[in-house]
Amino acid sequence: MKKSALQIARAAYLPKLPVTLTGAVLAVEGEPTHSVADQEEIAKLFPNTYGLPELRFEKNPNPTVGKPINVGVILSGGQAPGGHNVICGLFDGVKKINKDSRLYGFLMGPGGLVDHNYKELTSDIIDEYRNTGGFDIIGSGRTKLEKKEQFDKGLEILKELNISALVIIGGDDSNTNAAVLAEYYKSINAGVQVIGCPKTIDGDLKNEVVEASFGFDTATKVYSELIGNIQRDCFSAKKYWHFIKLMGRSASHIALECALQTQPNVCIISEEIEANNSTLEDIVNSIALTVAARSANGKNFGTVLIPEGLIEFIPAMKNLIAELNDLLAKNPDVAAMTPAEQRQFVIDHLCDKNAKTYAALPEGVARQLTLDRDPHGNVQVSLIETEKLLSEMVANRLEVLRSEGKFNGKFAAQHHFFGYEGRCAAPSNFDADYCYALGYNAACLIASGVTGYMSSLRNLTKPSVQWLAGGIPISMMFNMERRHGEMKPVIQKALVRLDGTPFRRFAAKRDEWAMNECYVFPGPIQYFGPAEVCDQPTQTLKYEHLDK
Ligand code: FBP
Repeated sequence: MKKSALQIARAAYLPKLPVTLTGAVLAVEGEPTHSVADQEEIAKLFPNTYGLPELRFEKNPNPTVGKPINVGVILSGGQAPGGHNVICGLFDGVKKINKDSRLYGFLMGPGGLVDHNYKELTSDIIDEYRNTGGFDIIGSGRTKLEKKEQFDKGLEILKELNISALVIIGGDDSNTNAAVLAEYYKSINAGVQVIGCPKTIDGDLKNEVVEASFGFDTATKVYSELIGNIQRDCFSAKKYWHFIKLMGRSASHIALECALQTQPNVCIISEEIEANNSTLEDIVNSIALTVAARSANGKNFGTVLIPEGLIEFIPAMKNLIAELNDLLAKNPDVAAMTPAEQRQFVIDHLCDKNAKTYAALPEGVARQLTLDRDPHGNVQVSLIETEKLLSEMVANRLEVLRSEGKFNGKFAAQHHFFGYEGRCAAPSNFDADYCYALGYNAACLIASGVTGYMSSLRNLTKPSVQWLAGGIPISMMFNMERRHGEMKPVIQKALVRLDGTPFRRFAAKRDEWAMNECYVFPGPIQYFGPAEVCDQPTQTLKYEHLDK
């Protein structure tokens, strides 16, 4: 494959490991842990891996040479910048334990383990992928590893390849499943350790003990560059309102981080909408009032950031979607009706409140809600073009304001959705270092003989050489939640905290940003140059550290 000049130069970048990981390490045990909630139930479900101590790595003054080990690795879920570096760090780490150790990658996600699709990752393959974006070294997938049959099938190939440790690189669900797999293999004495690594651009796998998931840093920097460029265009032409939807299936961390980096005129935070019990009309009205107020100052332009998961956080929409899911599951023939018949059928059969919400939606969106279902029969919320929905409703609202003499300007909208643009970008220096260290640290956890742990690095606002390395028992992040009608132990998803410093900083500034052009133009990620340009962590991480 032809390489760009940047790729060639970037391949030579040497990620900076925390000092403790640069030589042989010693695992120091902390106090026994307990889960964040539902301790008794979770202890019962994880008799072999519950209550383990946190581990901290220190330099080992008496190093010994380890035996060769065979390790497997899986990439799970959506792409996130730096995944390749986790694998490179893991490779270098297992080779450091013993040069005859081997690393096998299971192909296209957890399904590769179950279906026995794998390839050995040798040094010539690994060297091609250092500091690159993407997950293409072995591919990724969304198969969920959760059934005993899958675990047993996976064990067949692990035994065949003499693999004694498996590293699962994934988000909250994949790490939950990693802990369940660790417990199962321990309970049957399978002789396979399972270690997790925190991945997701969404930034919602974090808690008291995990400071950040990898990929969030790079992805938000890419989106912020694009938003900055749009803001400059918008400020130059002064004729458009730009409605920009940002990925992040559920939590609004990406939108909030991009707002902190670029200072747009409006940014919606789903968690606040839910907390205030706001309706779609409330959101539309508030944007329309900002548009009208700016227009009164002669500014018929601006930017609005919208988190991808917004719809499901609006209480009225949540209720509507739940009733629609049931209604359409019970009436499959609705699919064959004409659009007009469908609309009438739905309005006639929903409860009054939901029928009113449905009837108020622009026709295209109402139709999307009726038609696009996933294999489980649920609305595919991520397909709803919220940016168009909002701008269309804002335009309608502005006409009402015009008729009341409260708006006398122009309103023309442009729409954007940024998501895939950022997921496979070449990792920033932060993500390149963080990911490499996560992988290398996972190898140290394997050498320490533990299972059911997540690779952990803390102190992330400091230069990477000062990061603290260790391991966190995954079961300590668990609570019980209802999933598909059953109570299950899962890692709590981290939503934006309205009492946290990142949100409070944003909330304190947004009125000023709404009326003025406080736009910041972050520009493209820089890989070479001064540390204040190249090595800055996210605003979210910096502000969260102020809360500690
Ligand atoms: P993960 O949680 O697996 O990291 O994926 C997150 C994400 O990028 C979301 O932001 C987005 O909604 C979703 O994946 C898109 O999924 P897909 O790649 O299957 O279209």
